[in-house]
Amino acid sequence: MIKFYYHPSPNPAKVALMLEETGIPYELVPVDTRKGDQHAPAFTAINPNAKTPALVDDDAIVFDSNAILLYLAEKTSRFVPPNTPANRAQMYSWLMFVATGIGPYSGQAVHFKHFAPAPKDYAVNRYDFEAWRHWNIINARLAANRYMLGEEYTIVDMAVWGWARALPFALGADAWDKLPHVKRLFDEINARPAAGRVDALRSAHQFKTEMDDDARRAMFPQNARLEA
Ligand SMILES: N[C@@H](CCC(=O)N[C@@H](CS)C(=O)NCC(=O)O)C(=O)O
Repeated sequence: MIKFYYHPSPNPAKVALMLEETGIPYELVPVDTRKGDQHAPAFTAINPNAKTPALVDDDAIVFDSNAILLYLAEKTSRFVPPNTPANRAQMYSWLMFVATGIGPYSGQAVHFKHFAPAPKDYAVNRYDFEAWRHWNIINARLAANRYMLGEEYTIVDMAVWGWARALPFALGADAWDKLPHVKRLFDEINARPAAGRVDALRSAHQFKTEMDDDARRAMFPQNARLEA
């Protein structure tokens, strides 16, 4: 059975949604990143990048959320558009846009706004600006299309949904007012039974919620260089 290495955060959420949408049986393996589980040798043997999510399917090991979405889409032939060059070109473009833009800039916006020590004005301004710029591009895309790739719900919408869950935290309380088309897709996906099952995963394990010194050491190992 598939082993799904999970933490209740944006990147694993996308994969959880795809697993729940397809109904593939899987075993959830909690990786408590605030306790440092991501650095355990047993986990870095699966994902050398020491981050969630990762997935083991028999002899197939796959890490990085968007790679996992593609892997599961290929495995099931579901939630991808019909296989034409034009469709595939759009799917890869938007999936990589989420992977290299939405995820990293939203993640760094969260980091600098909520967790970085001062002085941080330059970094907050840079990542807030870039996160908004990327989300505005998604919002414009969804103003013209029901879903990211047109008329069909696909893995690209799932990838967007994973990070949309963190939007008010990443961008601020006005995020939903300023991104109404993202909100429309977010609400639609939230209403799907699979999304409800993903929400229930949060309580499948007692994940650590405090961002104390131990959690900061596990998640922000770069800080050790400042203390040295
Ligand atoms: N590019 C990776 C990023 C994975 C990532 O940043 N995961 C976060 C959760 S959303 C994590 O595990 N953080 C723990 C850490 O940074 O130590 C992906 O898309 O899967």
